[in-house]
Amino acid sequence: MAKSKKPTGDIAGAGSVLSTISGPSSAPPPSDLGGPGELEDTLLRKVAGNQQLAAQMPFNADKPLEYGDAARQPHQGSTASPGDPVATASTAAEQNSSEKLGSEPAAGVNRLIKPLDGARVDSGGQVLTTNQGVPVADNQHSLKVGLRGPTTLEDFILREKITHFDHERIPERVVHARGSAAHGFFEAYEDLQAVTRAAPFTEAGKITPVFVRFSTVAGERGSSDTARDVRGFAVKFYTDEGNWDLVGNNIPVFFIQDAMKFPDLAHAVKPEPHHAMPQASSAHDNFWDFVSLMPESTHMLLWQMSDRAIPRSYRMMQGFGVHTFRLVNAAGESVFCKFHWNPVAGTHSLVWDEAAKLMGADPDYHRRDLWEAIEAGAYPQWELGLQIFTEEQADQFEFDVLDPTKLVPEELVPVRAVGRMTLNRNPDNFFAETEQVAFCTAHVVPGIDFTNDPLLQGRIHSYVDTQISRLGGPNFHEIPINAPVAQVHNNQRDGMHRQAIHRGRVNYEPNSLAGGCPFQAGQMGFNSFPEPISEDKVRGKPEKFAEHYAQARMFFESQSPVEQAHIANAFRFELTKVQTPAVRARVIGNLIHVDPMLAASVADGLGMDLPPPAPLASTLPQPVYPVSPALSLLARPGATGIATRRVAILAGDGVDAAGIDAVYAALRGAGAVPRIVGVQLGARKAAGGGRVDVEISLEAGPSVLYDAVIVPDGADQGRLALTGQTVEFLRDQYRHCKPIFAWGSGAELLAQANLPPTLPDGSADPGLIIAPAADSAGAFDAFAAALSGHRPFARETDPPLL
Ligand code: HDE
Repeated sequence: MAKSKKPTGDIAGAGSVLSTISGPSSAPPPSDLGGPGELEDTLLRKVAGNQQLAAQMPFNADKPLEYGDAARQPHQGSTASPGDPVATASTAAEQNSSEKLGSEPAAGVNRLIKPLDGARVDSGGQVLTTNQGVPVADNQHSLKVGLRGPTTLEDFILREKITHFDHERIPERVVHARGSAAHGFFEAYEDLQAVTRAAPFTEAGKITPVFVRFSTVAGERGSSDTARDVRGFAVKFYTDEGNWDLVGNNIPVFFIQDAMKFPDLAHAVKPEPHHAMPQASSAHDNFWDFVSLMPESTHMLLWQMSDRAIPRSYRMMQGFGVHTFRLVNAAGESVFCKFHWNPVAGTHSLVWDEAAKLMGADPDYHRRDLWEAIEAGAYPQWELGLQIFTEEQADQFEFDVLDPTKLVPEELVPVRAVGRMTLNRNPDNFFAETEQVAFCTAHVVPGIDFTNDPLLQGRIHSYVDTQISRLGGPNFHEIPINAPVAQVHNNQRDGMHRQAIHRGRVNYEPNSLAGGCPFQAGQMGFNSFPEPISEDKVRGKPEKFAEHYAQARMFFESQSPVEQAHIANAFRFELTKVQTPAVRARVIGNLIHVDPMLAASVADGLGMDLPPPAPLASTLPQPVYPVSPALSLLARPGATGIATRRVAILAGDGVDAAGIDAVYAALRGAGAVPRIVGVQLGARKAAGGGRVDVEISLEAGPSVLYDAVIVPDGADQGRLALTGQTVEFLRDQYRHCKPIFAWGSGAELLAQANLPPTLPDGSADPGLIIAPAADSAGAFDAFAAALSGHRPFARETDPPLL
């Protein structure tokens, strides 16, 4: 029985404090509850403190500020401070602690906000348990009635394990399902507060953590990385003012001009609904049927048919915010902005035949490349560039900056480098991080705002919405990878899988019972740019949106001849797969407006007569854009030389081991990744008695996995020379325009594979480096120079010679 305690003060009304309904009208609270328990004192302090807090707000002082001109400048919400922290607690019993409850009341903080290491699990030295923490005695067998008898329903351990397994998949992303991601940071070069108050740009050297996911668009989660497709380039900045998601692509324009058409576009490009084919490819009738009826997609199609859509690596592609955004400074002044990510490694691509073969040889090619580069410390980097322009400048442009099928040429508005992003850590767990990360264009921070681009406007809705079914409810922001580093405080409480346990009784605003908290931020919060608009409510597009071809023409004219040829070939390939001649004709009818020679070449490649040009939708004069050199992939050779480039060194019995050792060391010294490739694993007897260990076989590591090949002296001897795989390997290296370095009798192997010793016009092939047996070291620099130049395309013919 509890010890009795003498009341020390006035206990009138104590019964009301001990109840959860009703109480005296205006009597002061008791000074003692008169009972035996110590907790009673805390309860009294809580109830009295709550009354005292509420009384500090006799009315809503902020109400008049919600109307008229006063509302234009949002005010900070009024608050009152509890004299006693227990006043805002949920329960007076919060002082009772346990190993589960912890002992600290969480006044004024959100304890869910913590670094990811607070969620990381390592089971080293730990016993296996159920999800309830019960140690599992036997993880080999289900519980049976006799060794040969049936399994019991009682086996909660088996059932828990299988039930979890049964539910381990979540819906894949409806687009961009296939992707890979990494952690890193963004470092600002300078203070940009003159144009934006956005947190990552407030001072030079400021570091903001990021998580970046790259993806293809059309393929399903298990599809191949090297499909011809647009690549997603989504960056989550964990800023100190909340999360900012810049959800971009590796192409600066888009197919459509209005969110209303996005489901049609996605349906058209995804596998056709009747037989679910083809996987991860736009080369089918539905896609080309749709886009040929949507001439505004022509500009994007030129990019998609270019080598941009088959990047060599995620690390070697640009990223773009696509839409025109607004930057807003602390004074509320706004400018327009386009976002660019420029890779430090330069922009480099595969060739189509190589990309197609890679889909079989290594469907994880880009995922592996990103993972391996980061594991090796060759951290991928991009410079963030801004094209900043005013609304008045935008009014002078020949295109509408709200039209996402148009870009702002760099010659018109230069790109200003404002910071650098480095990816320096792979995720711990693919599902928890890469799969569960939720990028949303609605995630902006003060200083970044939207424009009325009708595609962007629809996206603001779509991304939050899709996460609700993909991640199972409205609390996806609490999943560790999605949680901001900034504090999160609001009155949202319930919903599936809620993690946070809120202290206190208040889940509404305005309130006085929590001293007005959390209070509205006013000027320091996100405040939408007050763009004046006076228009009719309509469905439609502005007139300038009707011009569909001039920028496609600019893009095509800005490409090198090789890039132009690849574009024509890609159209030919995709339209060959199409089965409906009328669809092919419509595509070419649009291409005539881009470049008649391109249209003629594609028509010729399809064995068709040139159809009539598509009628123009615009009656306005056609803009004429100067060539924009920045649009060619060749404009960005990169600053990392041969680092991370994969080089095969063919080795069989009788090869020059000393020569191999020297180039191997030279390649590693420059950060490249050599691999000794042979018929099968095992030691090969080198010339002069040494040995060379094969690292991967021709079968497991075919040609497409490497950026270049080295054929040492002696490689023409023995089994290596006799196998069809070697010939295929060398021919693919040649056909995919990769540098080839041979010394001594290695050159014989090239001849055996019938590689042409010169370019088709008889001149020297800059990608073919042949050295005498004694001078492999002397020729290495020439090889490294060819490799850092990516591909000697001068060798290429259509159709290929080999
Ligand atoms: Fe997306 N897009 N999109 N998109 N998008 C999604 O969101 C959508 C558009 C982009 O790595 C979805 O979480 C609409 C343009 C990337 O997780 C979905 C419209 C650009 C990613 C969605 C567009 C993009 C997505 C699917 C037209 C380039 C992957 C799953 C109004 C600027 C993000 C998800 C990641 C993903 C909708 C157009 C880029 C359904 C409605 C333009 C990089 O919400």
